[in-house]
Amino acid sequence: MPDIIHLMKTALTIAGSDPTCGAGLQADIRVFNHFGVYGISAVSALTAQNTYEMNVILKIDGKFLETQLNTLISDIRPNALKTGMLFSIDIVKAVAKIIKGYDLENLVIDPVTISSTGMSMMENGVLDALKEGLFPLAKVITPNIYEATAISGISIINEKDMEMAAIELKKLGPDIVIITGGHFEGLKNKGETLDLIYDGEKFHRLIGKRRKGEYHGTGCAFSAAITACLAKGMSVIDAVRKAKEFVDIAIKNAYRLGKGMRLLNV
Ligand code: PXL
Repeated sequence: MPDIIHLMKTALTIAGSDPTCGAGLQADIRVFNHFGVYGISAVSALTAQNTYEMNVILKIDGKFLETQLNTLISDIRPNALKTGMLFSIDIVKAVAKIIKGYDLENLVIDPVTISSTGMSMMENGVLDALKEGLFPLAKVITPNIYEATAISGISIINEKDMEMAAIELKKLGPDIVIITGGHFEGLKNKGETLDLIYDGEKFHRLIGKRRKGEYHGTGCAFSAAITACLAKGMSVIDAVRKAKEFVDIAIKNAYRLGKGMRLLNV
């Protein structure tokens, strides 16, 4: 057998553990796998949750995260990486140090602030640490409407607000801002969703189909799909289109395995 391992692209997720595997690092790995990219991971927090409640979040020490990442990346250098739940300032600092230290490229930040079941997923001050320490290193950031509001300070009621928020977020340093509109009320009566992409010059609007029901981990799946596509060498715009298509199908075919939200079929 020829050794083909070197042809395999790799993507790293730095994220929290979700035992349902619908969100967090387990979901990310499933998505990387779907795209034929080898997923590697470093855990940034542990959670006890199911499809309807987040029970407990257990912190991971920043130094230990740094050790996980140093040990891993000194051996396997990822072609792209994403961050999910970064619970504490120490965790954000450790991630920034590693990305700078190894000069890692293709960073996708999903600035996870609250869980789909409503629990805060970051301590006080983490949003500022993210803005200052990590956003300047990002290729793409993928906040939803609530996260974009929390970060930009602009409350998003209509499309113009979404554009203004994207402009503010772009000033924080990422190459590209994508505000995901799954929760956006603006197009609800049309049965559509809007994701807004801003590259500093132009806005791109991605219209999708709104599906009824509650789904767990859509943001994780979307940002993981973008990360996998970047690892494969795609442009951001192509990666985002592909990710959108992928999440839409995963939502359409979602499983109802527990008593709460549906889990994506990736
Ligand atoms: O969907 C955001 C998210 C990210 N990471 C973990 C989660 C969740 C949502 O519940 O549990 C670990």
